[in-house]
Amino acid sequence: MPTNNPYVLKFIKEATDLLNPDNVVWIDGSKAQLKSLADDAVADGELIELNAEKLPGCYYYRTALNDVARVEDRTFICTPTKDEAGPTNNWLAPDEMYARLKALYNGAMKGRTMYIVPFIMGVKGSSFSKVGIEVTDSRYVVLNMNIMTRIGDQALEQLGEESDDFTKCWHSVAELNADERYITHFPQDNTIMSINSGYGGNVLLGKKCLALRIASYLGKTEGWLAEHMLILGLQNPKGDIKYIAAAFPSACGKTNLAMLIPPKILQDYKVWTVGDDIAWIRPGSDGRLWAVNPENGFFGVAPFTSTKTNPNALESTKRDTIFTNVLFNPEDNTVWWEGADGEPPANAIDWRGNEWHPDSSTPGAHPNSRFTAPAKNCPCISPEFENPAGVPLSAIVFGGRRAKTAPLVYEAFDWNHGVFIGSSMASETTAAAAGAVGVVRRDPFAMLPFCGYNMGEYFAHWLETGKKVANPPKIFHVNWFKKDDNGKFLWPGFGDNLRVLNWIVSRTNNEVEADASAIGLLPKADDINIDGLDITDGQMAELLKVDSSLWLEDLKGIREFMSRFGEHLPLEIAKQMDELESRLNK
Ligand code: GTP
Ligand code: SPV
Ligand code: MN
Repeated sequence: MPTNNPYVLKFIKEATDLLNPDNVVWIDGSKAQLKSLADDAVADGELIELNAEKLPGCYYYRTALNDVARVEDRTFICTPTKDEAGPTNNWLAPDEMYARLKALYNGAMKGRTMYIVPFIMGVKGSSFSKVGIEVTDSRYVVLNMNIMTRIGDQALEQLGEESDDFTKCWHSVAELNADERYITHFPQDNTIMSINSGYGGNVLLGKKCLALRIASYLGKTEGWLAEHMLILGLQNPKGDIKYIAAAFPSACGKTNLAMLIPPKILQDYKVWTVGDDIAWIRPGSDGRLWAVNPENGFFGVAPFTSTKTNPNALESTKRDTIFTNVLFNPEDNTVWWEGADGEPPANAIDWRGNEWHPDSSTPGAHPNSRFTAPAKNCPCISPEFENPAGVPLSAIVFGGRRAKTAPLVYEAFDWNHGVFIGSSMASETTAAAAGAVGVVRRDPFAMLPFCGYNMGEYFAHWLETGKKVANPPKIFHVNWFKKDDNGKFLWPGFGDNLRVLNWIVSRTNNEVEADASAIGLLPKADDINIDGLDITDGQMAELLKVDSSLWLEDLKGIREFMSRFGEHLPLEIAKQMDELESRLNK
């Protein structure tokens, strides 16, 4: 037993009694232990070890066919009352859900080994950090948690022998039965229970389950924010660095923006990656907001990651990486995906495990196939990545996939207007969650699937946070995905997004003026540098256009969405809707 902490031992006894595993293994986090675990998984055919020269320390994994993305309809927030979970979460009374889950967990690990994975979200010793302990019967989970978090004895040391301040994380792949799959959260009990999945966000419980759903609840009670945001440092040619956090829904460009490489014409700028998916944000004593990335790796979308789109992400995957549901090339034990560098392999095995050839009619890699790569592999990882105090934010950016309504970029009039912009975000759905792709839905703060309490109260918490800081970051909204009438993207995106980030930073420095519009402050035509881009003035005008009739239509959707919160909707949000409407009608 590596700890005498009575709360930990009680949790482990409870888990062992219910799950009834044949063996129990504490994960200490040592290289030797993890290597032997990976070797066992390879011997059992659970993992494939990849080419030791081209991809040293890398493994290939395929999930069950029915288990390839987060399952929002099977995800629950089990607060004492339904009202506390709010209208955007699935809810069941805690007693009822515990009873249901305990029946499913009963004996689920018979004949298997239970691994105990203590982990820290954040760096050891930081006041931002939180400890979790995950029990799991999946070696894939253990190996991924080792990349995504800081696991083993260091987490037990951080917790100490007397504290009960840790999240109890239950996971079993059980029978991988999709009909009995549950991703459940009990915020008041600091407990997560996941069963019948072996995929990413459903089972790496430090990530969306702890670092967003449980942490957002903790943030509300403790006075901080847990957000679905990347964090980057933008360095100008003089060497000054400004930090920006940005919330985009799943598969809408966070990893890409966080690792941006400047276009040739702006080569004297540099982007440093602090995080690509999650930010924990606290008011600092200096009146600014400070942010850390609680993760230790990237669980990134593989398709269309290439030397052209995101060389830094690609470089991060060259060693010690686990690839999930991509295409496997048995000829040289490497992997490939749609949009990767080079030609597709002639004779390969697709994510389903079937033979695949370049003329096959189905994709070789699942659209939500992913890599799990250590943050320290990233060539542009920020020197502040492990700073326990985090980085000070100059700007917060919201964004999503909107073919029409939203312009390339605009700025909020003030903090409260910015909170309204975040609360009324919308985006087309992607393959990151099971269900239809390309349907526009409201996704406030990119947190719709990740908020662990009533989202109306969450909006209120954001409004309150603004009052607590004397120098809050400025708030912006971007849209890289605006399309012309032929359905083509108007904006080149990727590295060229730096041109928009530069405008954002120049606004936070009060270096340029902006034009007031009904929806917010727009850039003046010449203040976004488009030198070297194949964009006409007409296209730029289209990118920055605000079409009042489209916005009035959108506002109807916003009102309908907000009405679901009833008395939990802050008055300020209602006021913002009225003000937007009257500005649009002017
Ligand atoms: P999650 O890990 O699911 O939270 O996703 P993410 O927000 O990190 O998205 P990611 O950066 O992995 O990008 C998802 C998809 O969007 C990829 O297919 C990218 O190629 C595409 N993408 C990213 N940035 C841009 C952009 O600026 N323009 C266009 N057109 N596509 C982009
Ligand atoms: C997302 O869907 O936003 C992800 C991947 O980052 S997962 O970990 O599966 O949630
Ligand atoms: Mn994400």
